[in-house]
Formats: sequence, structure tokens, C-alpha cells
Amino acid sequence: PGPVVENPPAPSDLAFLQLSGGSTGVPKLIPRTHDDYIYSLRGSNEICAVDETSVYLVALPAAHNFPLSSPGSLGALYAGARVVLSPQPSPDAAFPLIEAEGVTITGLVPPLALVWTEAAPSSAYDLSSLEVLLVGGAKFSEEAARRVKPALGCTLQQVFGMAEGLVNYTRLDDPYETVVTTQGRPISPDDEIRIVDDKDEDLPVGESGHLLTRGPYTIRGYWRAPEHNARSFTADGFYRTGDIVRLTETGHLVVEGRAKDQINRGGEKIAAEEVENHILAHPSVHDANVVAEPDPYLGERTCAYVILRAGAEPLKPVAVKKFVRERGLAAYKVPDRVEFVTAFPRTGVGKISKKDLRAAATGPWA
Ligand code: AMP
Ligand code: DBH
Repeated sequence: PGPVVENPPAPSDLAFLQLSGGSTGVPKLIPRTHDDYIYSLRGSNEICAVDETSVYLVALPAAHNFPLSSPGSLGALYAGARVVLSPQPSPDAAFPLIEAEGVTITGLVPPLALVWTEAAPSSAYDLSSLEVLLVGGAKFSEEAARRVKPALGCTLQQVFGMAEGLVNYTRLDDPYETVVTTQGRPISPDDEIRIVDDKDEDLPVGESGHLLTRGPYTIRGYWRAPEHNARSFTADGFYRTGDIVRLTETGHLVVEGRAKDQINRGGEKIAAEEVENHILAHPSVHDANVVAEPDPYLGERTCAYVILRAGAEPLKPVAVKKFVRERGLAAYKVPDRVEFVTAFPRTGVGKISKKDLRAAATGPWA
């Protein structure tokens, strides 16, 4: 028998308050209950094949919903697995732990996954125990997703989740093309998904629109925020995720961007993501982020921040513009400005903060 708990909480009681991401706005408090969290852990363990033989490495900040619950340290403990904590998410800290502890599964945000795939081939450490690498928290480009298996030798599992609830995974037995081109499908058949236009009308399958969701482990409101809730939820309790997605024929979701991650260039709408993908295809490019910056004539224009691969030939901004134009990118989508940087500003968990990049675009050094 386990320890006796005086006045144990009811399963439907508040377990803790999560923080919403804040990569594009001010964080809100997310009330999660014991039973909704257990539901998510149980489903995640099954989908990610976590059992008592698994070893989960916490590489990301441990309190974030992803390394905590998808399936994360809590899922691992729930399954009777072992949890290893890494002091840093860098290859220097994590790779020795993978070898020493026989780590079988871990989770990373896309910028770190890129760093790991670049470091692994020349690493002296034996990473062969690693079976599954979960990547999520932000969009993992197809280009980058294809680098995982050759570099790390493990199965990639994309995860598209949110601290508000809904979590989607590609399945371990999904076709490779599905794994590298989609962000997965919901944990549960009881997760309801709607993809709607600006007037909340449902769109036909395959069209991109706003993702709304309601389900067994998704909150019905933020903590003590009635005004915000009126905006963030429909009258019948669907959460407005703020993500622009489309559904594939196989029922998988493809994240096209954030509703706000759109540049309005003199009325012409540009999805940052589309431009980023074209830049990422350049062999010298390690990572790219496109944000809006104010323009006196157009309202907004585009600025591309680019990190080059270590050891890559230096590039000029015009070369990047020429490259995307030659790939067929429409002229108005070609970045107005290209800046080379060595790092992007990050949120606490390590997602790239477009909010801070936007501020940088208008900053004194820009
Ligand atoms: P948070 O506010 O930290 O809970 O972040 C949740 C948001 O992160 C989601 O609504 C998405 O915008 C984004 N996100 C998480 N995973 C993915 C993914 N795999 N692909 C694209 N966006 C993602
Ligand atoms: O970004 C997230 O919030 C997230 C990503 C993957 C998440 O909450 C999760 C998995 O559970």
C-alpha cells in the first residue's frame, strides 16, 4: 500500500495552474485537474510506447507541459519507467547521459532538434539506446524533420500540443511521409476538432483555417479570466487555439502557422512559415525566422532573420532573396530585409520568441 494521504483531493480538483506560452502574447493561467492530466498521460504512454522498460530524458525545462506530460516525466513515472534529468538540453550535457543511462525516449523543441542532428554524427557517445525523439512546441519543418533519422538513428514522433489540453502525435507506425509532413492527430477519439473560417463556419477537409477544439482533457476556461474567456472559447466550449491548421485525408493535422503569424504587407498576406521554408531549403542555412516590421508605406514589411550553418560559406542578403525567388516564391513574399544572426531570442522552454524578434526588428540596432 502507498502512503496514506489525509483528505485526498477529488480527481476533478485543480492539480496545478499551467502558464500559457506567451511566445506571441501575455501568459494566462491554465487550470488543469488531476483526472484530465492522467487521461492525457495514459493516452500519451500508449501512443509513445512508454512502459516500465523506458528511460525518459528530461532535456527541456522540466515544468513545461511538453516534457512534463507528453508523455514526459509524469507519463514515465505513471508507467513505472525511469526518468533522467539533464541540467542542460545541449548535446554536451545530454549525449553522455543518453549513453550512461540508456535513454530510450526524449522530447525537444525544433531549434534544439536541429542542434542535436548536427552534433550526433560526429559525437563520441553511443546514442543507440534512443528509440524515439519527440519534436514539438513549434513547427518542425519538413526539411529539418528529414534530418532526424539519418543523424540520430531513432524514430521521429512529431507532437503538437498546448498547455490548454489537446495533444496530437504522429504514431510510431505512421508512414514515414506522414511523420515528416504532419504534426500528428489527437490522442483521443473524443478530442473534437473543428477547422473554421473567420466567421466560425466549418471549412471543407483540406482547407486551412482556425483550429477549435473541445475534449476530455482540454480546459473550458482560463483561471479567473471571464473577459479573456469570452474571446478564447466559443459559446459551446470550444477552445480557440489561435493556430492555423489543415486536416489531411488521413486525419492528421498540418500546422500552417499562428493566426497572428501573418505579415500584412500593404494588404497582401504573407504566411511567415512559407517564406521560412523556402529559406531553410538553402544548404548553408541552419534556421530562419520571418517577422513583420513596421513600414511607413506598406504598414508592414518582412524581415528574415537567418542563422547560417557552422562552417557554411558566408552569404549576402541578396543571395538569400535570389534563392527564394528562383524557387518560385512570389515577388511580394521575398523578404524585404535579411539579417544574419547567431541566435534567436527564446521563450522559457526554448521556443523562438517572435514577439522578441519583432521587437528586435524595430530595435535600435536593426
Ligand atoms: P503553449 O502556449 O506553450 O502551450 O504553446 C502551445 C502552442 O505551441 C500551440 O498552440 C501551437 O501554436 C504551438 N505548437 C506546439 N506544438 C507545435 C507543433 N508541433 N507545430 C506547430 N506549432 C506547435
Ligand atoms: O507547445 C506546447 O505547449 C506543447 C508541445 C508539445 C505541449 O503543451 C505539449 C506537447 O503537451
